[in-house]
Order: sequence, then C-alpha cells, then structure tokens
Amino acid sequence: MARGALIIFEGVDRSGKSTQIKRIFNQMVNKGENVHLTRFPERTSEIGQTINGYLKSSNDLSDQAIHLLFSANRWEHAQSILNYMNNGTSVLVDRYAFSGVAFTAAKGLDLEWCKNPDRGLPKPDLVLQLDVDEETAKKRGGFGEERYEKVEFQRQVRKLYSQLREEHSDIWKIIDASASVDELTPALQNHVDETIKSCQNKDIEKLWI
Ligand code: NYM
Ligand code: MG
Repeated sequence: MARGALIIFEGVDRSGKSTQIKRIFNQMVNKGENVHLTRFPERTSEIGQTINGYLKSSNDLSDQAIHLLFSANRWEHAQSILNYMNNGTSVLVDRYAFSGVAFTAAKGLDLEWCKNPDRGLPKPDLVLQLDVDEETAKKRGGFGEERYEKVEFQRQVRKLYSQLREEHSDIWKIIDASASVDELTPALQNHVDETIKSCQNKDIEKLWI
C-alpha cells in the first residue's frame, strides 16, 4: 500500500496557517481522500495543558523546560502519526519541530541544542511556510493575546525560519501569505497533492539524524 505523506504548515503567529490547513483538510475529506489533521502544541494531553498554561502566562517555566515539553508533546503523538502514514493516510500538521526550534532559538538559545530533543521524529515530506511580515501579522485579529506575540520576537522567529529553510531546501516551500485567503488555498493544495504523489514509494526518514 502507498504510504501517506507528512506535511507541515509553519509560519509566524497570524500567518494564516490554521485557516489554510483546515480548508485544505476539508477539501480533501470532501474528495474522499485519506487524510488526518493535527497540530502542535496539541493542548489536550497533560503536557499540552501545561504548555497551554505557559502560553496564556498562567504558569512560568524556564526556557529549557518549556522547550522540552513542546518536544515531549510531539513525541507523545509520534507513533500515532507514523501509524497513519503507514496505513496510507496523509497527515497535515499545524506546526512541528521547526516551530520548536525557531521559537526557542529566538530567545537566544543555541540552535543545535534546540534540535536535539526532536531528533528522530518522523521527517516531514513537505514544509509549507506561510510567510508574512510581522507588521502584517500584527494587523490580523487576535495578535498579542498569547506569550510570544510581540512584533520584535516574531521578527526573530521569521529570521530563524529562513535559516531552517536553507538547511531544508529539499522539503521546504515558502509561500507569500499576504495574498487573500481564497488565492492561497489552491496554490497550497497543489503542493500538497504533488507531495502525496511523489512520496508514495519513499521510505519514511527520521528528522535531524
Ligand atoms: N510554539 C509552538 C513553540 O514555542 N514551540 C513549539 O514547539 C510549538 C509547536 O506556541 N506562538 C509556539 C508558537 C506559538 C504558540 O501555537 C502556540 P499556535 O499554533 O498559535 O497554537
Ligand atoms: Mg498562535
């Protein structure tokens, strides 16, 4: 059986990732395709609830401790992602280890240190980075509600995404997300469809190993 693809949406806060990934997911479900949608942080597990509290500033943790919890939150779902892929279902994920690295390294922590806990996770077949500048993101609804949603911090995150993009040019596509919601969806859907076809007979690799 052809395996499913692992496709990640990344971008600064308010880049439109969640809107677009839901549209793509719904379109695929309506066409009867095998697809699963998830996101990180996945806030319902115990670890996820601690992360949620941190993001809402109701609890405080050291930069290292919260980084490891974000990673642990991915590891607690890694096997289920692999199971979907091996059973022929493609998995669309709203944020992954690239957010983990970009947001912690933006605080000044070492990039390689940041990668370590996520080494060995299922490697994505495609990363779609929705790119908007910080000022555009700021104008969108809800910006500023959670920790990290500050223009200067997001600028730093965007720089780190550029660095990660260079390291992952084989799987990474950057998309200008200042376009309208309706314009963006078909372009993203094309990338998703192409990747699902092209990875069918490729082995699932491990990230950063
Ligand atoms: N975030 C997300 C991290 O700092 N590290 C991670 O590993 C992940 C997955 O959480 N500002 C940050 C990025 C966001 C915040 O994500 C919440 P979202 O997609 O807004 O729920
Ligand atoms: Mg957010």
